[in-house]
Amino acid sequence: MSREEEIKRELYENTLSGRAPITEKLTQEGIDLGMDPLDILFQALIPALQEVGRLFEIGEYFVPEMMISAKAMQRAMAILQPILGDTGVEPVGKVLMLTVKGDVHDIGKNLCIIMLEGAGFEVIDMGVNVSPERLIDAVNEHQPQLVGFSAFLTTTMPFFKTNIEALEDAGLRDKVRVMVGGAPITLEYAMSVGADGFGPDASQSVKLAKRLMVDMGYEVEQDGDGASSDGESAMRAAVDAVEGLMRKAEEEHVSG
Ligand code: B12
Repeated sequence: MSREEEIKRELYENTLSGRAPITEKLTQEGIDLGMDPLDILFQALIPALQEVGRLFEIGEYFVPEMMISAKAMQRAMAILQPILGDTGVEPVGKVLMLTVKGDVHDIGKNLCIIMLEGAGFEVIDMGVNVSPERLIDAVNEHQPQLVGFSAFLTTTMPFFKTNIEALEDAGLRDKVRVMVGGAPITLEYAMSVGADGFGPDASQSVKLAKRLMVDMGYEVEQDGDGASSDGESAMRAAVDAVEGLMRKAEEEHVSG
């Protein structure tokens, strides 16, 4: 068996068992050997997540196993994404993404980032638990056209409004468009806090970001479903696989 075939097999097994550092190392080795990133995704990572889903359905895997497998896949995708997303053209626009203060849920945000980068946006990821003060510093520093806020708790959703007010107080509100999302968020809620748009999933976050750029007067190609290259379609498939698993996890999650 060639080293390339071994890498695919080991990637499959280590994604299945959720060993993130090993999947990261194997993915890098594969890229260094000149393997096609699409083969790594479609012949190792995505089949592994599909198997995770099957094991969950038959009761052999539980939410923690699904989470660590999804994380392992995300680590591999972090290596593949710049290669798949490298279209060699100027970024479509700059987006600053964060999870609001008090909230550590980042899987949904990270999926949006993967899709936004795949669609040609430059994304600054501020991570989780980001205070309004840090937001203002980052907007001043990076001068993005768009800011995206993610919240997954009913107790942290109000930080959308706090962040928007902080932008107003800093005189930055008319310099950026604000998009929001997260499991408990609805379009009505987004509008009530003064956001410019709401995205229910990662694909929609791309459409929304492009629409907001157009609203601001930028020329952005609006290509329907957002998939315009092999790389973009591959990332969409990978994001779909992670989203599928997470939806199963949602049904099982125990609060408190
Ligand atoms: C995984 C998970 C966790 C993980 C988070 C791991 C991580 N690194 O993210 C851990 C275990 C840490 C966790 C902790 C907690 N959790 Co939790 N968690 C979840 C769970 C099961 C899945 C969330 C997720 O990642 N979904 C996967 C993604 C893909 O979901 P998605 O919504 O489809 O994401 C898309 C959109 O939302 C959109 N989107 C997201 N962000 C953005 C941003 C923009 C700009 C746009 C346009 C779009 C967009 O695009 C995403 C991609 O397609 C949810 C269940 C649920 N219904 O969401 C509970 C859930 C969110 N958690 C909950 C709770 C209660 C907690 C804890 C308080 C539990 C506890 N007592 O400790 C803590 C809080 C920690 C904190 N301070 O944040 C509750 C919240 C209830 C509520 N009403 O507030 C939920 C709803 C579970 C439940 N039914 O009780 N959690």
